[in-house]
Amino acid sequence: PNQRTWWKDAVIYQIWPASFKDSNADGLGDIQGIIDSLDHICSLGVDAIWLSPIFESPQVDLGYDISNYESIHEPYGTISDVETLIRECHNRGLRVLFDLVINHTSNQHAWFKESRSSNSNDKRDWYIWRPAKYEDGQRRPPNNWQSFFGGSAWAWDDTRQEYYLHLFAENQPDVNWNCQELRTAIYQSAIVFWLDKGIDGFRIDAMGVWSKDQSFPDAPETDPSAPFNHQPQTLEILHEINTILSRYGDIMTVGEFGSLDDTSIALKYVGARENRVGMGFQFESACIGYSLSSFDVKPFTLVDFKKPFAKWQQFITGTDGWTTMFLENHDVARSVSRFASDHPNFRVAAAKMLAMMHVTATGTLFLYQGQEIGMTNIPAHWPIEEYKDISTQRYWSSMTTTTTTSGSETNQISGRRKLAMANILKVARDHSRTPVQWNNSAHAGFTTSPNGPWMRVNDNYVDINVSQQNRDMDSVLCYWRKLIALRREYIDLFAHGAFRYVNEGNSEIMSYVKTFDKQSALVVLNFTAMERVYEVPENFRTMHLLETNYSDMRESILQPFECRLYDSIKMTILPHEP
Ligand code: TEU
Repeated sequence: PNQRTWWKDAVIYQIWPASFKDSNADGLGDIQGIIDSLDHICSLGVDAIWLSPIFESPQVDLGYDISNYESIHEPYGTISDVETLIRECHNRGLRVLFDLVINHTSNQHAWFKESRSSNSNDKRDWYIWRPAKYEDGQRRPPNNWQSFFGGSAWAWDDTRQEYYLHLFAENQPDVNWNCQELRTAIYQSAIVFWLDKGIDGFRIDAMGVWSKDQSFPDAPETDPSAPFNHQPQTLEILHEINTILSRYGDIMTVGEFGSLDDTSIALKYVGARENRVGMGFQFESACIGYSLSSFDVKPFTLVDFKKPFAKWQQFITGTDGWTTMFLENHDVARSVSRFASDHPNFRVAAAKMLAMMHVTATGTLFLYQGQEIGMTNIPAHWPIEEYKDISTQRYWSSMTTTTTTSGSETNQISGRRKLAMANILKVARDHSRTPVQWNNSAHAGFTTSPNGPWMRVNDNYVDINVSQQNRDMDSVLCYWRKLIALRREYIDLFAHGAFRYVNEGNSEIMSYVKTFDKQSALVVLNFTAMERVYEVPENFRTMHLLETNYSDMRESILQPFECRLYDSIKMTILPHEP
């Protein structure tokens, strides 16, 4: 039964700490910078913040490689800074969610250092160690599993004379969930330690891949992650975690499903009866045309996009599950560039159109830092050196390094470089990691460090920044504020309402009806840079009576990227700026 709880009605703001706000001029965002910006965050009308990892880490995967769950990455600040942040948020009615990264630790974690030190230490089984296979005298990894960052998922260790598993970077050894001592230790360090400090929930990292088929079989070519994707043991681990969480009241959890397109599997996690996680991030919409563990991007049409979107909007109808709405996070590109247009002529309208889609969508709404001002992808002229993400770097080198260069090889290499950069420009994780653009001063006011920011600021910060948009009532920022307030006013209709397309086959316009009890609303989104004639559905034509500026009630014109919301309650057309 879909009982009401705070996190179903919530709008949650994700912060990528490294790029949010630098308060001590070292070029890196920090906790104090977040505290200094809480007024901005609260001005959006959001209910909670989710921080990507802030814990001690060598930063190989920019914080998703944790070397101590109970201490803070030194440049970000101290535990007492974090306690101040939690207190300041709670004083403002903001809840605080942390990132729970327990599929792996950093290879610099004390646990791994001990585990790899010998075959007889207490932590020897806290990670996944397997003997090599030997084929015609050659040492080989135990099986064909591939890392999500490319290459074998096994790394050889000379001391142990064994391989260890790392589904991500070699610096991120997977923990062994079959080891009870490991479970106890990681629950205490990563979960209890922070719940005791008053946080309100977790985003659960790489939740789908925690449990591995213990026979470690080769993966089928057709499904490389099959032996470790959504294995049954993961549900048992989540059940244990929930027993801990239930001691602290209504703690929110959102699991990262990774590659999951099967709603029946999703229900095993998010069904209220199952009670494993409150909700999940599935990536069929955000990652349409590619997958998070690859860069080969296929083109898609609006009709392609509409399919998974509806599937996960309708997921809660008739089930005891819950769903999420997001198109941006730290792993995917900027939505205005990827799904609409970041061309200067259309960017504002396009960002507003996407905002309308977000706030009228069913499920818990997630907003990523910078999305509220319509930040865009990295421009095409940046050299590859500006891209800092390990998965981008690994992809680039896999496409551009070669042993020999004969004539045809050289052509091949230049072709592969072009293809690699074309894909990187579309979907690299770096697009969402450029520093937040606060104003039009140097480095967009993100940092005053004489050496500049850790990662280059998008060149368009002079035109796209918080300060300018605070002064412009027609800005993307002001529109998001208005729409989030509107969502709150109609929270049942938008967050809990049933979703139904109008004319799903239309490849220029996305329109849908949301209904909840007697309330209904029609949302119309022009996804193109052209004027479009839109046929108003029968039962919404009456609203045109209230609109004097349309001659024919049956049809109306949509400007490029115009969005429109017909509200059957007040029989008005809610404000829409073309
Ligand atoms: O990403 C998880 C991830 O990329 C995999 O779950 C993958 O999406 C899927 O299982 C296979 O397609 C999380 C973080 O969001 C990311 O930033 C980290 O790099 C990664 O885990 C490792 O912590």
